[in-house]
Amino acid sequence: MNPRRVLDGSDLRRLIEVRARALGFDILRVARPDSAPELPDRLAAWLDSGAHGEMVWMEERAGARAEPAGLWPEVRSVVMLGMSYAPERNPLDLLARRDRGAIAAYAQRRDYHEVMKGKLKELGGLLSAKSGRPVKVFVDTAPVMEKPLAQAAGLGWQGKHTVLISREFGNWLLLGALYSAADLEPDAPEAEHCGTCRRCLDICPTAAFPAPFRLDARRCLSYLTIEHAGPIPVEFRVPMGNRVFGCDDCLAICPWNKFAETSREGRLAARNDLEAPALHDLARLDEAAFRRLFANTPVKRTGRDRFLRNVLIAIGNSGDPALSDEAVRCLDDPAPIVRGMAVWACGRLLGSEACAELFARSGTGEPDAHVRAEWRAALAMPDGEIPLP
Ligand code: B12
Ligand code: SF4
Ligand code: SF4
Repeated sequence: MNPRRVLDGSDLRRLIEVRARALGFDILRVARPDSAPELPDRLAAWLDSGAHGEMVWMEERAGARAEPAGLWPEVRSVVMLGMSYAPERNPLDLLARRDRGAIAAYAQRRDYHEVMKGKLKELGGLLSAKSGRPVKVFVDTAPVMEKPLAQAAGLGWQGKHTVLISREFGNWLLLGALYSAADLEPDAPEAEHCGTCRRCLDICPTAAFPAPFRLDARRCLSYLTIEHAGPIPVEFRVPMGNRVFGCDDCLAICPWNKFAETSREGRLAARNDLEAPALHDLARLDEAAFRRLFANTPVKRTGRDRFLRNVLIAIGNSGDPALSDEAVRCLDDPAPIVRGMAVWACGRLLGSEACAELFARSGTGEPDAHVRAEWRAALAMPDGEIPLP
């Protein structure tokens, strides 16, 4: 092929489809940038309801997020790509193993941003060279609404849990996008195929769906364990069970996963040591050990202290007195968020009498207001009874 020949339409489309497969993508579809006109209103309604919680970055550049042309006026085609990460075992099985931490399937492997970015850049480079038109590459890095655009491109549909489901890969697909200033042949949008099913809505441990197709992130364990910075509100701690990073319940229950195939992309293979890590080991991670264990995975983004917060809640939910030693050790952790959840875990595993002794040893000089409040709750004390240091 003459490298300087400019391609368009279906030729261009065929060329990038072949290269996308060779790069490890499982599926590619194309949408026109104006093919989801309902998005600005839907995004605005979601943001107005406050469902995004502390994710204020969702508010910033909302106009660019809601419409591809709002982000890049030159865009003529939106290329949506998916990479399968279907887990080999059902993630729901791990929830009964209370001495283990459950890490969401997407996070038990290399960070997909890192895996996809280079591949998308390569594909974008080819598309730009062969079309003679500029291309922009996004992997969850710019204000792009990937799920509805993927539906408009026919890659799948947004299920009642709001995640994109493909007929071939179930809901275990990670998404990436290319915006191109060239006219590529678009695909037909996919219709919704949930029918009367509502399994994902019913399984959610925190009732995070105010209605089908709508998620209140403030109640979602994925948000609470990953994005939320402070102490986890008390009402969600017991429902968290042993989930220490993300949540897969609504995805794992979806019947469309029977068609899912494991990833062809070797760099996205799940790590055995992150499949069911012992809470005992996770509770001992200091900063350096945390960074070593989770290097290149999505987990590293929460940082050690927030992750330990989640681990201590899982320990409190374990019902295993043998794990109380780990919680007791964390009462003296330098991070207040870790100390606070250690107090909660001790209260759950040891009861208020034992906590009174621990308080005398570790709690009396507590400088942090949140941790003092945790002590008051664990000791069943009325407000104000713990003196300020
Ligand atoms: C913010 C965010 C989150 C937030 C909020 C999730 C959410 N549902 O919005 C939190 C932290 C909770 C989260 C969790 C997860 N996330 Co996330 N997340 C994102 C992110 C960055 C933006 C999503 C977004 O735009 N939300 C805004 C809302 C308004 O959009 P929406 O969900 O599409 O909302 C639609 C409905 O509300 C609907 N709607 C509203 N009213 C009505 C009325 C009717 C009648 C109908 C039919 C529809 C409807 O229209 C809206 C627009 O389509 C995307 C990456 C990206 N840039 O797109 C990843 C992304 C969605 N996340 C992803 C993943 C993997 C997850 C988790 C599975 C991780 C985990 N295991 O813990 C969970 C899944 C939880 C769930 N059930 O959604 C993947 C999903 C891949 C896929 N196949 O869809 C994405 C696409 C990242 C990626 N590049 O692959 N995530
Ligand atoms: S990820 Fe978990 S907590 Fe969030 S909506 Fe799905 S089932 Fe509910
Ligand atoms: S579990 Fe049922 S309702 Fe939920 S997304 Fe899957 S098919 Fe749709």
